[in-house]
Amino acid sequence: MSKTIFVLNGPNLNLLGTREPAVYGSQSLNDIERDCRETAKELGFDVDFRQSNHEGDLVDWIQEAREKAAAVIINAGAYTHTSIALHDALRSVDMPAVEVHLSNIHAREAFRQVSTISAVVTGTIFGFGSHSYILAVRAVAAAL
Ligand code: CA2
Repeated sequence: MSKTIFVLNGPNLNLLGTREPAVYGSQSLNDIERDCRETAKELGFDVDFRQSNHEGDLVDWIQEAREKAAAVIINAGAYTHTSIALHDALRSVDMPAVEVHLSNIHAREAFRQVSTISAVVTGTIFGFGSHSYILAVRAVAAAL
């Protein structure tokens, strides 16, 4: 069985650490990648960590995960609130899949309180800043 956890990040998450620290924290995406890798290693897993600003890349990577990964963790960024393509892709994934968010999306604007993907993932973790990702790594490791 694959021991690789795909950690997929959507639009604008490459800008983490540069603006809006009150909402998203001060860690960069590289910092988050390092922390995910460390936690996964402790638990006997590898991490394949990716970011794209393009919805189709995320769809391709979810499809790739079906062949190559043990689990998927996804912060789909703003596509969380709009994407039926991500909903359909995640629906066909037969492995633990966790939706993560840095911020508490339910304490924010109405448009952020809707997720097109929550119904087709194993579970969702939000509101713990970069620690949401660590909790997600632990959650998929426990599920596996
Ligand atoms: O809280 C989250 O993790 C989000 O998925 C982050 C997305 C946002 O669209 C979702 O509603 C909630 C966006 C991240 C944008 O991050 C930036 C960070 C610094 C500067 C600009 C954007």
